Amino acid sequence: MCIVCQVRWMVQQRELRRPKREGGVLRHAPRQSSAPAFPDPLFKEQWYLNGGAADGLDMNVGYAWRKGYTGKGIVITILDDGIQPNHPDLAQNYDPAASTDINGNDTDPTPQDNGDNKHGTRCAGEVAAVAYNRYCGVGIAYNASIGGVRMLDGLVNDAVEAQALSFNPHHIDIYSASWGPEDDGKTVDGPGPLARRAFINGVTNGRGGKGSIFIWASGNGGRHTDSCNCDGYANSIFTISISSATQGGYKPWYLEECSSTLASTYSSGTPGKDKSVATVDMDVQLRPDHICTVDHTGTSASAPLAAGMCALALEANSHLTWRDMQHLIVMTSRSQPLEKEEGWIVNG
Ligand SMILES: [Ca+2]
Ligand SMILES: [Ca+2]
Ligand SMILES: [Ca+2]
Repeated sequence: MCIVCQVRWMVQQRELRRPKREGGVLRHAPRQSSAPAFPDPLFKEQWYLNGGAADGLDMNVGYAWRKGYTGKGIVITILDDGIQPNHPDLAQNYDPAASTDINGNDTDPTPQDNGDNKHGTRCAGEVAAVAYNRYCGVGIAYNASIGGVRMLDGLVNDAVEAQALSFNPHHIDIYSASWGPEDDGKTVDGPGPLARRAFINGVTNGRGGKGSIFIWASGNGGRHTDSCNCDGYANSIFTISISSATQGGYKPWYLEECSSTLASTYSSGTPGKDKSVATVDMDVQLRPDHICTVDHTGTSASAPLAAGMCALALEANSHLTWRDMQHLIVMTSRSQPLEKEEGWIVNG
């Protein structure tokens, strides 16, 4: 019997460069908002939730919270360098069924503790850090289930990406990815054949046929005038590509301009002038003074905020399809707070 005869398709896997999308650093002072006054110690630093952006604006989540939407029953996973399942501000919402470790080939996505793998944990905290406790701040969907797929801390290839994008699609509602091809202004790259199949399978069969929601960081190549249109993940019709705005309401230095960006959320800006994003931090020793950060940056920090807001929308209406979600974002995003920047046009 010939085993090889049963192989219908094969390809040599090659390594892909997929850097995390962190930007620069921060600092500034707190304010007031429509959001509840959470007792969580770092909530005062969550300016993008507490009315602390320019003109007293924020992501406008307070209204959804007050209607009772907190992400309950919605499952989000962070495709990144892992997440810390026992983090005191994540443990209560941690979902093993939304988690796996492709790099380590096991089911525990705990990051390798070499100081370099905080990214996924930070992103997870933005989405679903626990509220009303004494740790850090609050996630936007602070009652959602959160998991992580550890896939960036090792060799990344088409098969690894496809495995991550198609992990448990009947259980997971939203996949948040804050990485992509090199943002160096000279790379044109996108999903390979397997990742492309994973996207199509996700939107076709995920979430019981309503389609997986893929949220993507639009990229940090502003310094190299990189274009997110040259990033096949950001410009995929299957992803929701999210860019950033600064606390002051301007475009940050790392922002990439392109037509595939669907919306922007707040994130870091000019160091010394704009604050960055406050969230949980990875610390294996669990020193209470080291489990949070106010230094999460770049479009990396923007995509998870959008993922959290999509979770609130899905809780309000679980029938929304992956395309409904895109329409909803287009209809409800407002350019007015960012109109200090020139160049806005109404397209077709
Ligand atoms: Ca592991
Ligand atoms: Ca908390
Ligand atoms: Ca880019």
